Amino acid sequence: MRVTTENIFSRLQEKGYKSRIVSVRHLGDLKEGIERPHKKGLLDIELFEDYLSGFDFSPPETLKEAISLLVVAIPEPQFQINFAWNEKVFPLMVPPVYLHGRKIIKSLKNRLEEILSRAGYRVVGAKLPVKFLAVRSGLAHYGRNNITYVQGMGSFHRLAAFFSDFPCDEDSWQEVQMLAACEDCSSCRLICPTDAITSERFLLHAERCITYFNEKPGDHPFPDWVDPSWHDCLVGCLRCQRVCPENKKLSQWIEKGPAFIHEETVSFLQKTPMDQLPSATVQKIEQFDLINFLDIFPRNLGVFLNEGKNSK
Ligand code: B12
Ligand code: SF4
Ligand code: SF4
Repeated sequence: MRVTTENIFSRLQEKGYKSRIVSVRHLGDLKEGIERPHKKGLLDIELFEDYLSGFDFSPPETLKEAISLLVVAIPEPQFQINFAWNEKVFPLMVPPVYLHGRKIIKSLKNRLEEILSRAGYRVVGAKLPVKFLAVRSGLAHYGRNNITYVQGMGSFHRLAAFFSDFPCDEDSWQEVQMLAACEDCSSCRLICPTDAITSERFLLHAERCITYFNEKPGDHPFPDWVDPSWHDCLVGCLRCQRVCPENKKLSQWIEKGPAFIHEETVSFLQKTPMDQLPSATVQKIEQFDLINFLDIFPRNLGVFLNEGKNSK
């Protein structure tokens, strides 16, 4: 059975996803795009080691014959998780891309396999800088906040990339593009509490982004210079996305997450291990894919409970 690029795009579009395909010959450009700021000393060394050193800019062992790269944007909402504590309820936000990650990527991969395998092609997940790839493929534009924007999805989307042996007959590789709306706007820069977005350079000062600190393992305390009132999410930070006019239609797209009762909040603060939590709590954690957050709950929750403030 014959499969065309158009078939792939339209089958993904049925699920609300947008995609592009480029040739693997651009892998060198992708590598160069990430190494250039690193070589110029613009990327924090620890951040580079934590997040960027694991990128792999060659086709995987299991698909050495890969000739194309597929990049896909999947719309995702914000979630609200309620924590009851001392007769108060703290509604805390979780930005897009933090929940259900494995499930979403697995289902996307299954769909791609279903589309491509009938014609004898394969797909394998890629460990690549997906923002840079999405922009260079023409799928997205950079916002001044350094987050990508896809038409109809704003910045509320997850990006994923795959290698394939499907021939790339519509290589859409292009120069990086910034959103036209950013030309006359600085809202994200002005609202960022840590000055991670500056006017002197486009590249984010990622080592100042609150996300960097609240994603770190729970035994890393927040630096003293981070004012507790700057936190606005259980993990991550939504300030520079919520203020953005390009997200106006999406800013109220908030799905209901779990609600934890006082005793559950106390267990999280006391770092109770998963196997000692009541089954009802375990069920909620598994349902919303929060297992990786148990470690960071005490530090991140502490900020809101101690401040007595909530994030909504
Ligand atoms: C490392 C990382 C982080 C780090 C560093 C962020 C950063 N900006 O690099 C930290 C922990 C801070 C972080 C934070 C967040 N992250 Co993050 N992160 C990543 C990760 C793993 C790699 C990103 C990367 O490649 N950085 C390296 C830098 C060098 O690349 P770059 O930012 O694209 O830089 C290019 C541009 O600046 C461009 N450029 C330079 N000058 C100029 C000038 C102009 C005019 C233009 C147009 C471009 C341009 O060239 C640079 C490359 O040379 C990706 C996952 C992945 N596998 O790619 C997720 C990812 C980028 N993160 C994501 C998200 C959602 C976030 C947060 C929004 C989380 C939150 N708070 O809710 C924040 C956003 C912070 C922000 N304002 O950027 C999503 C982004 C989805 C989207 N819509 O963009 C990703 C893709 C994860 C995913 N699978 O969906 N993240
Ligand atoms: S807030 Fe303004 S400057 Fe920032 S990304 Fe959105 S449109 Fe661009
Ligand atoms: S996510 Fe928050 S801290 Fe990071 S750049 Fe945006 S506003 Fe600043």
